[in-house]
Amino acid sequence: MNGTATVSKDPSAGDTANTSLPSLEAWVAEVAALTRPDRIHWCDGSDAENEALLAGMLADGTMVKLNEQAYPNSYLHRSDPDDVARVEHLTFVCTSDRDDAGPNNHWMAPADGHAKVDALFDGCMQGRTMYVVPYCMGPIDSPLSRCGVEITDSPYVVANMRIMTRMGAPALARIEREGSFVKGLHSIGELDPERRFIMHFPEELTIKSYGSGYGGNALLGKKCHALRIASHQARNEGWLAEHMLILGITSPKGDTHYIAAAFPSACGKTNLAMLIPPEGYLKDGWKVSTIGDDICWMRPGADGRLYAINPESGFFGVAPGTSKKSNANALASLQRDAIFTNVGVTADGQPWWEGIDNGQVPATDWRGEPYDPAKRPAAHPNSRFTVSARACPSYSPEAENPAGVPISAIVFGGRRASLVPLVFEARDWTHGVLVGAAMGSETTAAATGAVGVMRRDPMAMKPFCGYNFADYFAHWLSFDNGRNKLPKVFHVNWFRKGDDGKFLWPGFGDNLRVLEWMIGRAEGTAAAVETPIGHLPAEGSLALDGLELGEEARDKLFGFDREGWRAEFDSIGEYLDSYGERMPQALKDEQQRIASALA
Ligand code: TSX
Ligand code: MN
Repeated sequence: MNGTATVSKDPSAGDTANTSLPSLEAWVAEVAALTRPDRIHWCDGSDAENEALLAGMLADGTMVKLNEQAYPNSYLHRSDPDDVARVEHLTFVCTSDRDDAGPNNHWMAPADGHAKVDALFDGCMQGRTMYVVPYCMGPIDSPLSRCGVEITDSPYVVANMRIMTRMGAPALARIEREGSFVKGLHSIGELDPERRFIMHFPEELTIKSYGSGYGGNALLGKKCHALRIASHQARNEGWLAEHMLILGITSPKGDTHYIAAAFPSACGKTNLAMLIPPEGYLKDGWKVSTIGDDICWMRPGADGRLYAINPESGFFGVAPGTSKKSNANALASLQRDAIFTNVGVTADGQPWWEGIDNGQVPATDWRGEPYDPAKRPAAHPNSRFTVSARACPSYSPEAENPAGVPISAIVFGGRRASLVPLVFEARDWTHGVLVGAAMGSETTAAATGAVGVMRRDPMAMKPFCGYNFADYFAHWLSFDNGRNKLPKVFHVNWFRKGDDGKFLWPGFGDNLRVLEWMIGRAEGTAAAVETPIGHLPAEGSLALDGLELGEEARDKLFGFDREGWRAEFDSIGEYLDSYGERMPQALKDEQQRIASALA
């Protein structure tokens, strides 16, 4: 990297200083002494730096240039075939007290965790360049934002961090001003699944990740920092770090409501964040804007409402299934300046994946071999695009507002073929926390075990909460303090099926009908009927004009099955009990109240 606008230092000369912050300088020196890189490169985030990195990756095959005419300035990366997803069984939360990590995390004592990975980091960067990547999660001038520094030996990680975070000189300036930052150490190591660990030390605001170059294992700003470490920080500081999209809805009246929504994987979170209204709604003047598609940090403002920022600045989205039909905004976002990981390629060098539905055909699969549908899909099911949020046609300028956006509704959702109606509203905040704690999806892919089995994934945080879920629910409950003006809480299910096994709700753009009802509830204009599980839309209160829903669809989407819910609440009770004594009594009482009402 010598000769670029940025500075490289020769660690053998003991010359690692490139910051006015002694704690950062000392940590970089300490890491260099452990990992022994040939070169240290402090990233400034400049175009020149990015171009030099890309040139290097093209030269060594880390990146492949895609068709410049069809996809200007876009690149394909093929990961190691054994390194294609986050690895939950190798992800640890290292707290001094085991119970602080909770049954929802794998735990190791901090000293053991450090010893385990430091042995792997010992000398691992010999012959390589160590990149020091200062980044800011959230708008650079927002009091809600938090900074970190990732040290990595992967230029692919640097290129992705540049899109996914505010990376470089402005972030370093803020870190030097504030004096504190999350420390993230990453090496791809040997990419050996047997020598792979994603370690979190929340009490030290430290992450150590070894042996993977993929996604959330390696782009440490995302799941490791913005969710696991930040959730711990948020609990101490009185805010929430959540696995939620944020979208804005502007009604024909002209006012905008913001909604934050949590879904388990494979529910179409990115599609919802970039929703395109149905024709009739567009004509009437409705508008949907995107603030974020994955992570939401929120805290009460002076007026007691929750204000949210998207800590990220890009989308690391699942490619398969992304089409003009399912998500035209995402497809438009990735027409240029994109990084693709593990997708297929057409004969003329265009990215391709299952469900892209653009009339083209793949020539090469994600492993770089000739495409053979009998062998494997062209794109890996977890293949990704990385693009700047600013490239999205629905991206809202409010995403850059340092004050954040006020949240009118929090939505929890899941994939439930039976029982759960299209939408219901929690009676109050405590009930809403229970709805979030009990949410989950029925499994879809046969590869993950039995299909149709209910897996609880509280607030979609099961793999991402950096502390004990029982304490997390208590933290959520604490926001109802008599001063805050909290948003309404809803549960949705786009995936209810009829007796014929077909989806009953059209989903996608038509989900705006459900969001419109939520806004009506927040404004006090939409009617509802009370049931033990919460408020259901009153007949005629949720707009269904232009849809052809049969009697079975209406019954199942808007009805309430007392028998079925009685069994569900028994199961929810058992789930809460599995967290033992630490589970807040208020949540157990809420479950009991509803179970009694169902009896
Ligand atoms: O993303 C989805 N959303 C949210 C969109 C804003 N998907 C895709 C899920 C996989 C990631 C959906 N799939 C949604 C949905 O609302 N609903 C469904 C189920 C469904 C699938 C196909 C149809 C309808 C519903 N097709 C027709 O009705 C023609
Ligand atoms: Mn996610």
